[in-house]
Amino acid sequence: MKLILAIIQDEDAPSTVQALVERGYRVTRIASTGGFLRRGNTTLLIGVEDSHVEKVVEIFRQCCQTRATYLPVAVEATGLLQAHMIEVEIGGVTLFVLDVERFEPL
Ligand code: 2BA
Repeated sequence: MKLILAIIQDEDAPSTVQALVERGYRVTRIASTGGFLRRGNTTLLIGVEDSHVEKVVEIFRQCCQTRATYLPVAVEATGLLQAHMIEVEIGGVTLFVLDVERFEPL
């Protein structure tokens, strides 16, 4: 068995959770915050048999989009601090697939 831990953008969470549940997967949704942008994102936990990992990964591919966002940064030029916006691309999904040693729904 594997535990899939997926960090996705909040905008993609409703459709992704719906697609997973419709296909019979159990999912836990956790509100999380990215360390770099310090903005809300969503972490999903899904426990699946090994043979289902690729099917779940395919659902994430279909439901999660890459998006650009803009981040204000202060840049010093000619002795003055100026505000600039830099573009940051946020990936569709950051996935971790972990081995599960023991699963006991007591
Ligand atoms: P954040 O940490 O808020 O990062 C948002 C996006 O900012 C990242 O998108 C990446 O494009 C950019 N970014 C992050 N750190 C950077 C840095 N040191 N320099 C330049 N750009 C940087 P993603 O890579 O798609 O990550 C989206 C979210 O997934 C992250 O939000 C974080 O919450 C999570 N994540 C990504 N990689 C992770 C990892 N190795 N471990 C734990 N969480 C991770």
